[in-house]
Amino acid sequence: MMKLYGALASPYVARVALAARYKKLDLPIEMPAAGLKSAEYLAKNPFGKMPTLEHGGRCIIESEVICEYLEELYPAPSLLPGDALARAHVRTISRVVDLYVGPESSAMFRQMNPATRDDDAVAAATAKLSDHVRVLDGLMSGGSWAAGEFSLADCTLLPRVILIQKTVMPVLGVADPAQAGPNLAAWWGRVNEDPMTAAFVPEYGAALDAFLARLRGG
Ligand SMILES: N[C@@H](CCC(=O)N[C@@H](CS)C(=O)NCC(=O)O)C(=O)O
Repeated sequence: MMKLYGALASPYVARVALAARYKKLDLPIEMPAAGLKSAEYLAKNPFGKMPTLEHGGRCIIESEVICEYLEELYPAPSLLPGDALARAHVRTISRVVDLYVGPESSAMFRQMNPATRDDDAVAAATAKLSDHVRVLDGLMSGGSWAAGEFSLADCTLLPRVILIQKTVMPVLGVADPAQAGPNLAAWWGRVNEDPMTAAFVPEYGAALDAFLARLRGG
């Protein structure tokens, strides 16, 4: 029996949820009962972050590692191509999202509150985010999914794009990442045509809306 600790509103949890859905795995998602920083959960994930995958009494942390673990355990349908170079391409897109696009969008997320906003920090993060998204577009395959067939790269990219669209884009006026270049635009078209990803977009959006409403409610 596998269980994923976290909440779907987290792009890291959503990435694993999407990978599991593609593989038609039954993967229940639940918040740790005593909270992310409880001793009980810290024993599972010493960073107190989500997600954590619990499987057979063992815990695996870090969304990318969890996705790769699921891929190894359940290789069909595959989220990684057979060719080593193509696999490197998928992992490159995922890492660019995790290490460049994600941190800048998180930096901007911390500037959402007008009462504590630092306009210089917003300007710097906006410029960096737009540079990183342009680089990402150039790295994408142009075959409408991020790196060839639907892959772990799409699982990483999709929640991040929706998160930007629903948070810092309307509040801080950053450009829509899904329209930042021809490859991203083609990808976004594919996302909204494919039945699984098209269904995921409003589902993840609703999870984010609920999270944002809770934040506003204090
Ligand atoms: N590198 C981690 C990032 C996980 C992460 O930052 N999760 C956030 C939610 S989006 C979290 O749990 N934050 C709670 C906290 O830091 O207290 C991964 O890929 O799993």
